[in-house]
Formats: sequence, structure tokens, C-alpha cells
Amino acid sequence: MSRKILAFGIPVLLAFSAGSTFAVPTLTLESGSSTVTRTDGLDGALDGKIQFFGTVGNFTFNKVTAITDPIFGAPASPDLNLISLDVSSGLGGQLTVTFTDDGFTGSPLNLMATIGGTTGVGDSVQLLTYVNGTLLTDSGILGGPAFDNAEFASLINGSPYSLTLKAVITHSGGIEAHATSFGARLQTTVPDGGSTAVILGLGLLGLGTLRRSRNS
Ligand SMILES: [Ca+2]
Repeated sequence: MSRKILAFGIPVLLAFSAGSTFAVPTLTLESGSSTVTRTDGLDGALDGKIQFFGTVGNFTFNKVTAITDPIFGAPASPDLNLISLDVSSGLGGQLTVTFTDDGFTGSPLNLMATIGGTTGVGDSVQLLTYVNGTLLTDSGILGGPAFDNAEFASLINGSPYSLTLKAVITHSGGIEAHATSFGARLQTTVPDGGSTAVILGLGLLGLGTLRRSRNS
């Protein structure tokens, strides 16, 4: 809540006082010599949500929606969410989608980076995450037509820190248009690598684990 008040109160000061780090959620789309940058608030609402439609280099975004605190997560429980990305290209090439936010305070904690979607055969997607610009997780190269991946990492950085979710999309190009669609997310998880969301959704699973612990 305090971060929300801060964001609404002095966004201009934040935007110009943070040096090399982004002070507000920022979505950067790069392909070839084309770069599009969208910060939260450019759409009139500092709500942790950024959307973009349009063309970047050879790629056309039907849609990309990026959401973080305060809609998803909080400074103490980070959640960077590329909730839906749908992009196509004719000539192909490489597209990099980067979603960054800072001011996170939860530490130490366990993070999980997940991605799932579809892309053309011969195309690929790679999901990378970073804390303060240092690599946290790497999905490796994921090929089409359908892909999914989950990577886990422990974060021990002092607060505040920044988190970045980066997707690298490569289209082979050719006669037919290529399309890629996926969701990707960096969020907190439990130490054993299980999904917090799954355990919350399946409460019985957690109870079962507790019972086994007590019985042993
Ligand atoms: Ca916004």
C-alpha cells in the first residue's frame, strides 16, 4: 500500500531521480533498430498495468499486456506478469520483450519463472529473468509449436531491488506469416519448488503434506 501511495504521489520525482534504474513499471519492445518503450502511467493510470498494440520492426503486436504491483503482487511479494502476448511477423527476425519494475523488498524469497504458449515450427522463445540486472533464471531455447517451462531461483538480495522478465522471440521468416502467443510470469513460490498458486488452489495437498510431516 505504501508503494501505491508513493507511486501516485510523486511519480515525476521518481521518474527523474532513479538514475539508471526504472522507477515505474516499464515495458520495452526491441527488434532490429526499432525500440518502443512504454511506462506505466503513460496510459493515464499508474496502476501497474501496461498495454501495447502496434508494430515494432518486423513484428506486429496484436496485443501485449504486462501487469505487476499493485494489481498483482506487492513490494514484499514480487509478481511480474506478461499476462498475454500475441505477436506475428512476415519477414521474421528477433524480438525482445522486457518488463522491469523496481522497489521490491521481499528477501530472502523463492521465485518461480513460468512460460507457456505456442509459436511456429522453426521459431523459438526464451524466457530470462534478472534481479538488479543479474541473471536469475533461463528457460533455455523453447521451440514450437507448443512450449512450456518453469524455472526456480532463490533470491537473497538486499532491498530494494529490481526484477526483470525478458522474452526473446525468434521467427525464422519465409513465405508464411509466423505467430507467437504466450503468457509468462515471475512470482514467489514455496521453497520446495512447488507453486504457491497450485497449493493455494488445492488446499488438500498442503494438508496432506502436513499430515505426512506429523506422522513421520
Ligand atoms: Ca497503467
